[in-house]
Amino acid sequence: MKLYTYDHCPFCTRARMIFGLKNQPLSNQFLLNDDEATPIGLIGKKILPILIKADGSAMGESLDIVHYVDSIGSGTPLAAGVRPEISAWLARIGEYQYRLVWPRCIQIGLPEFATQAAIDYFVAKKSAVIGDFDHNFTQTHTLLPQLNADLAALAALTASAGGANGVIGEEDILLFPLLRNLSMVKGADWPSAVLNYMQRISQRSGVALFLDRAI
Ligand SMILES: N[C@@H](CCC(=O)N[C@@H](CS)C(=O)NCC(=O)O)C(=O)O
Repeated sequence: MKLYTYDHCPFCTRARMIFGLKNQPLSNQFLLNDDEATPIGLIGKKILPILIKADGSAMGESLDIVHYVDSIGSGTPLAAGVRPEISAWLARIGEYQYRLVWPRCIQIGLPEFATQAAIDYFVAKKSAVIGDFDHNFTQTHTLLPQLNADLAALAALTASAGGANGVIGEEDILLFPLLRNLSMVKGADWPSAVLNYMQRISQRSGVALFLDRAI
């Protein structure tokens, strides 16, 4: 099967994870961020991830892709359910994480931003949501105390999760992609339990972290 993704896209990471977790062979293709024709041609809108199934049909929506691959693969199915504390944590992070991630993801050599036109397309679109990219980047210090407090609060929730007890579940499909993206942020203070969690899931899913390129 073939998957179209962007490397910075947390929804695309969900879809990539399930292939690794289920040991399903995958041809992953990163698209340039300003390539509108490919996704529109496949599902009628400019949004990734998109899976091309073995029968040639196209499927959008990350969680549909996750559940589809989970259902056809062998091995233990994903554990169902998300703890309310994790949902609350994801909602809290969701209020500000794009202001940290978007100004960085265009600077660290990701394949969807291989051309200036692709970067310009993204910046124009996302500035409408977070404001000026340079301003957000230079204001990182104003968000780090909040981020570091939130990461500290996550430590107790991840210590025994995400494969530590052998079980990987839907919760990890939601949580890991956001933590992976936050690994772009230099100055983030990673509690060891959270870092171990990220490394466990990264290894099991085959999706690398960005810690080595944090800016
Ligand atoms: N509900 C969709 C959301 C996917 C989504 O928002 N993808 C973003 C990238 S993170 C996208 O392709 N946006 C269009 C764009 O950036 O131009 C899913 O879960 O697959």
